[in-house]
Amino acid sequence: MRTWTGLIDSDYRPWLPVTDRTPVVSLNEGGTPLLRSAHLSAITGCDVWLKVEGANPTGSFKDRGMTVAISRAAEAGARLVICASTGNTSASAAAYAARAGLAAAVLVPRGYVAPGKLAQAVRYGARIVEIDGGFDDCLRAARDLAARHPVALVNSVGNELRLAGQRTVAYEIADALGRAPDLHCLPVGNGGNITATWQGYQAYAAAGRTTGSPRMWGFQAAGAAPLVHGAPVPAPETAATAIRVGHPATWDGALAARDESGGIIGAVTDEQIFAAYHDLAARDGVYAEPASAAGVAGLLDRHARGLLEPGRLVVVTLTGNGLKDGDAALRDAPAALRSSAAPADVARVLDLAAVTA
Ligand code: AN7
Repeated sequence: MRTWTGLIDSDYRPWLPVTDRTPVVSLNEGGTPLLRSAHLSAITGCDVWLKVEGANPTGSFKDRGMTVAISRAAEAGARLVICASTGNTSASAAAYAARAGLAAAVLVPRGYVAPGKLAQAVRYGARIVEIDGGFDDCLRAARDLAARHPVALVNSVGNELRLAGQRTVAYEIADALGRAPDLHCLPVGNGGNITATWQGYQAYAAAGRTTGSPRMWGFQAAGAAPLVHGAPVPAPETAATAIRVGHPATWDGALAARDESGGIIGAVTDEQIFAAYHDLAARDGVYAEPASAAGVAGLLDRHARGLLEPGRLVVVTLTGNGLKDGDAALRDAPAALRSSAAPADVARVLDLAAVTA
């Protein structure tokens, strides 16, 4: 068996904007698990599969685009890469920059980044600048800096290379299933991922690798749902901090993905997101970060409202790893799951006699 060596050195290389002169900066990203969810399939009457992007090297889908963006930045002779981020992009940029021997600076909203993501950026050696404001303010500052200084911006808005890399998720899904799914659900924040995933399906269909493309169902958090309202949200709020975005940079791309695919972009409440987050781990054994569960929350919401036809082949992207946000996991941990006891008392506290009777 050939071992997986990352996206640029995989069969997907012809689909990526690299040449023989591009130095490959990789952490063996991509090739992530596609797992069937018995639980979600049973509830919905569909065949539901989970694309587990938290299995990427820095724990999110961002690595797919970052291997391309940083490889090309290295080829172009960049010395410093910069990005704005709700956390995952900063972790990924910092890691790939470290591997390429480049300096990295990341701009993040103060107080709204999951601790694990900050820890990653610190350990990968990036300069971290916490901004008083939201992601949208960070992105504006990063774009300003990149316009005035010779630094490589690795946000997807300033960098088409990122989206080209992120398209590979669709190629992997179509290759694994032997066809494109009928429906693809995913969380939406800044809009890059729904755009890239849709473009990936379209590129595969245009090349004759698949015969159709899925409808794209994207979901934003209700308190940060500008694409649903059709207008920017000045003060976005959601506990799913990864998608706390009020003015998505890839606005047109996200709406094009929705409209060209015959899909929707809907809103789900934090309550729905956290319920799906809990069930994914407790029922499917897949620990994804809260924002990642928005696609599942949206699928279940549409099913409950009679808007999901049974029998469909459905893929849901789980965009990031639950380990990034241990605080979120413990904040509302069900009390019944946690107790303290003296060693001699454990059998009684667990009520083992009754449980195993
Ligand atoms: C787990 O890291 O934008 O709609 O700066 O981390 O492409 O923005 C993260 C986004 C979904 C939304 N799920 O994707 C960043 C950043 C997770 C994320 C999204 C993000 P986009």
